[in-house]
Amino acid sequence: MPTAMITGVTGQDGLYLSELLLSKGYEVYGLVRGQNNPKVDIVQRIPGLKLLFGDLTDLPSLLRAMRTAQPDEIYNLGAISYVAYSWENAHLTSEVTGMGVLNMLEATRLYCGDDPDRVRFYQASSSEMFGKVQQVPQTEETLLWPRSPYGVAKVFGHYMTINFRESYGMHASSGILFNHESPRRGPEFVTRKVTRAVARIHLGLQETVELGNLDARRDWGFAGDYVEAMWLMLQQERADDYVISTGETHSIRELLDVAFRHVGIDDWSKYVVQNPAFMRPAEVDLLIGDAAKARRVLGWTPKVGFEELITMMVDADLAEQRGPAA
Ligand code: NDP
Ligand code: GDR
Repeated sequence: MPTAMITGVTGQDGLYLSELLLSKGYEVYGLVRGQNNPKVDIVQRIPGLKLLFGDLTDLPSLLRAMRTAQPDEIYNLGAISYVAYSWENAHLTSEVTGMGVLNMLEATRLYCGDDPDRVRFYQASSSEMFGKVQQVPQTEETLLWPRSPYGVAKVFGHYMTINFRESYGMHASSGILFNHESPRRGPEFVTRKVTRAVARIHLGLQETVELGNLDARRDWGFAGDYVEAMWLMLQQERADDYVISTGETHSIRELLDVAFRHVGIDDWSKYVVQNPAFMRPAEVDLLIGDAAKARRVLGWTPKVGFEELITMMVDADLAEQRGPAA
């Protein structure tokens, strides 16, 4: 039975990935951090998932966790992942989302000793690295031009992963994942902010929702599909980098169209207030990925489309807002 270790297990992707690996018969260790972290209660309820303490900024804790877990596969999903927040705490974001990757790679190298084949490593890279539009659609070869401290930190982690592969022969792969969402998405991200607000407006619990830039376009997929791609990358004989995306792009306005239409509202204009506080100092205007390489080499394709994803999220938020008695 293979063993996996996941950082960021309390996040959206960590939850889906741990369930996927447990369903495949893996022994799964998840790294948790902090004192009184309420998200740890959620992962504690996943049957079979074992938890270890570790923080990406604390290399000895990572090495200790690896020595306990003895993983064959390591998935580095931990990060400060909220782009808008990264301008407020650029230093901390660089420490966790950037230097944290180096800490993981160094700990993995120490754990592997003389045998770089002892473990396979996955780095959660991001389409946010593409930033300012250079090429449409974006591929593994597109020039990186990050537009946020988060994006810059991810570029550091991405190149460091490639560098460890090239320098030490590590089986280290980097997944350049485009936005992926689900009912488990954090409420600060725009899809979940909208689907939660739409559910609450429909139920009379809220009157409006305040948003920033409605014209940005994203390539949104379903997180459950995307964690499959992470696993597939580590099953390949050769480590490599892959774009994971749907190949479709939609604006925030189109997101609003689908979400509000699902509760019978065709004109959402009176429910949406634009608030400059949610505009970013520098924006990523257009993301659309070309996942041809992942299709060809990994045999990966996304299953859930945009409308299905957003309506699934609205339905989940309606159920959550109605509460257990409904
Ligand atoms: P989330 O924000 O939901 O989860 C982030 C995870 O990182 C949480 O488990 C959090 O733990 C953990 N974390 C934060 N700081 C530290 C730290 N100092 N040490 C250890 N763990 C820490 O992110 P997602 O699940 O959405 O994304 C997973 C990864 O994929 C992230 O690296 C993200 O940047 C990247 N990514 C995400 C995309 C998306 O669309 N979802 C697209 C492309 C890349 P805690 O509970 O303790 O806060
Ligand atoms: P993103 O996701 O920055 O792409 O990063 P987010 O959902 O935060 O923003 C997407 C787009 O929506 C616009 N927007 C708003 N965003 C938020 N959060 N809140 C608002 O009120 C709002 N109004 C408009 C934003 O300006 C932006 O253009 C996500 C994260 O998961 C990263 O960790 C990951 O790497 C990338 O996706 C790929």
